[in-house]
Amino acid sequence: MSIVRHPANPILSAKDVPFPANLIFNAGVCKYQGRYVMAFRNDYGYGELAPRRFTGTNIGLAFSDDGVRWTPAPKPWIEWKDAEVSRAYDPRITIVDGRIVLCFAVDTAHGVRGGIATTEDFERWEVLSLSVPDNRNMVVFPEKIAGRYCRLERPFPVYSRGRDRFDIWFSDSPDLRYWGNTQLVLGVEDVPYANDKIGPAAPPVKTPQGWLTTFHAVDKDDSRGKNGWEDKWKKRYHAGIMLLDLEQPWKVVGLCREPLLTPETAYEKDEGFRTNVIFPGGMILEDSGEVKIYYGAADTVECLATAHVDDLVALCKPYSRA
Ligand code: BMA
Repeated sequence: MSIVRHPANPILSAKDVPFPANLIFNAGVCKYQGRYVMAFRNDYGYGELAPRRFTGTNIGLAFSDDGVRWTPAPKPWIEWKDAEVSRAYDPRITIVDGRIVLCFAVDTAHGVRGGIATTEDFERWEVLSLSVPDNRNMVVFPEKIAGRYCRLERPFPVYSRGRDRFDIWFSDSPDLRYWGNTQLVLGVEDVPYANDKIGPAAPPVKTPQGWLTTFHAVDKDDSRGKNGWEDKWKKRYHAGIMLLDLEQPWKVVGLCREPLLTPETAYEKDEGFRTNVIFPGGMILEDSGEVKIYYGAADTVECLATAHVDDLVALCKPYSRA
């Protein structure tokens, strides 16, 4: 396979973070003003006694000159907790026309909402929009297309589909606040190795052949049983990759029929809170053609894999939804 896990993996974990932390994972990454910036999820306060729970989740920041060695900021960045909201998590970052746009999932008393926020300095942040529940895994494209901001998202229609059968959707917006023109991009049934759900992963990167973008794809096997720290965990999260049309980005033009990454190392498959999880949230295309893909492993640590952009594009065989 043309993708390689970085020998320094995991590149960030709880032991590196100078504030209370148990699980450091599902990060968004961007290149901004000459350095790499990562916003990571931190679940902390894991209780010693049953019922063992985490007391909180926050989003922390880390900075890097090479995208491999990271220095976390001394304090958490975002911890959103009020009467309605219990937490914001799984951040993604896109630089759109020089502006920092952050997406995150927001757990509320009335469902999970997809949040879009902006910051000018990675300190103060302002929420621009919150979707209706249930929706998450939002990612914004790095440029406007036909004058409109674009996003991928993953609603989870539990009532109408009866169980996990969740798909990837597209919407656009004139201003990052009002979203519409919603269209189906890829159904879970389109991904041969998924039998449960799929969702957007890192923000897409532009190539001459199309928008290259990762997604996560889940297969469920009831025989999996005890796994990680939990009594039952039957799912396995793979990374997938596809190409979207440059002008009509709700159209899939290429799809890799096999996973890009499947849990296989100890830190993805055996160790951690939820074993068998690869959850990409960051993708950087370097001038050299190297692509850095950042992913949470086993809901416990943050990892990096690299590939050449031409190899990733070549994996995406011509595709159109029937
Ligand atoms: C999803 C999200 C992610 C998590 C994944 C695997 O539903 O909650 O945050 O990484 O499950 O546990």
